[in-house]
Amino acid sequence: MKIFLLLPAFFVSITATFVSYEGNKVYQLHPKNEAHVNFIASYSEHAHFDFWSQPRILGLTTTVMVHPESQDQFVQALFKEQIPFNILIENVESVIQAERTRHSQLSKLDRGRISFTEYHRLDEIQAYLQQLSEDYPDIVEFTLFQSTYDANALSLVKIGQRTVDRPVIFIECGIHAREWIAPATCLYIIQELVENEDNRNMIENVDWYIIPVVNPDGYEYSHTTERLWRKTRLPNPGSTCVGVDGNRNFDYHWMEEGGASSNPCSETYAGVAAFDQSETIGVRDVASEYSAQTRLFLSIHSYGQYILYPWGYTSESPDNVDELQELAEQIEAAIAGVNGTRYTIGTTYNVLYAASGISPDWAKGSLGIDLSYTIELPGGGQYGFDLPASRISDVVAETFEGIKAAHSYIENNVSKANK
Ligand SMILES: *[C@@H]1O[C@H](CO)[C@@H](O)[C@H](O)[C@H]1NC(C)=O
Ligand SMILES: CC(=O)N[C@H]1CO[C@H](CO)[C@@H](O)[C@@H]1O
Ligand SMILES: [Zn+2]
Repeated sequence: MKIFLLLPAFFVSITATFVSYEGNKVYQLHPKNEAHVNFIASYSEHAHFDFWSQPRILGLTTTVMVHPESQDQFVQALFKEQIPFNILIENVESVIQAERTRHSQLSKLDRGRISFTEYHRLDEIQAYLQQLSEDYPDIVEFTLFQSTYDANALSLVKIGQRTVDRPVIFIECGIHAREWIAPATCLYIIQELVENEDNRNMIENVDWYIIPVVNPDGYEYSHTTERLWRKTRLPNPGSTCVGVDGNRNFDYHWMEEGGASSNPCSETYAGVAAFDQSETIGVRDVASEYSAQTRLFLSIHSYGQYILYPWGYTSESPDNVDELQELAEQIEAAIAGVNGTRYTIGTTYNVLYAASGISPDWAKGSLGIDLSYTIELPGGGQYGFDLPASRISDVVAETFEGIKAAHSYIENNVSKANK
């Protein structure tokens, strides 16, 4: 058809360069004992294995995408080790293509608007935030404050009265590019705080500082080229592998053994030095500037339904473990109250795995923000890495109930903020 010849060249080349996941299968594993967990963990750094959810607690399932060349060997090993499993996704590429097709058929929203029935591109997100700050100048401030390798920028949204003496809730979403539900959740929180009059009480006594897309380069790249991209997009000197795991790049027990990788090709590559990526520098600068006021630090990820608190680098519990646990339980109960979605609560190290240089460890350990958490949102189940777009609105809405519970807790402890 002639019309296709009229498409601009960049459109053709972008669509033609999607990385394919043809033949990749996703397995759900049900380890029954410590030996099973350790056996599964032995694949962690293998290039053909991409772990989507890897709890160490028995009774929870592990989800891993496996390259076609390693599937036979892997399945044989699972039988030999007697680790029960099932196939969650027969062919990852079909799932991704189905979502891509559905997305391409959607009608475009007006500029400056967003919805929760699709995942938005960076320019749509930033146009919405810009519009919001123009529509609600008294309560919203929007800035682009940190440029990145691919010439994108980090957005900072400040909501509330934005004065120096108020407690702050700090939220960062999307440091891992492929976890699209994370930026969607930050956007929903922003929309509810600003556009929903019923939530005015939530900004009366507390300010909200939110970075909705911490890894804009990776986020765009996961839309245009490689759906399951996780890291930043800065080339690594001396390596053909690109990018750093932003959530191993924070300067608190950075690059400690077992909790991050020094291999530039690993998905958990920590970088050459702590804070050597624009993205983590951005989070560091904002979080540090307001650390004295910040009562709660949230890092939003997917997936697995976990509410995790420090530490990631050690199995030891933090000094205020009781309070961390109590607030996590309040958040969990509020989310579960909507539609029964249950989260597992505990320290990152004890629920998942050793992870060093992660942002909540740094927020607590270096900045002294005592209530610091990772929230791993629900995942795609049989649909793929992230939720299908049709499930976004349910998940962001139930998660917001957890955010309300967190807000109540912080507000009721407001006297503690008088520093
Ligand atoms: C509630 O959970 C059920 C079962 O998991 C699901 O099918 C339904 O879509 C959910 N509804 C909402 C509003 O989240
Ligand atoms: C009302 C409320 O949530 N208060 C909490 C304030 O913080 C202390 C710990 O320092 C909690 O024990 C309270 O429950
Ligand atoms: Zn993540």
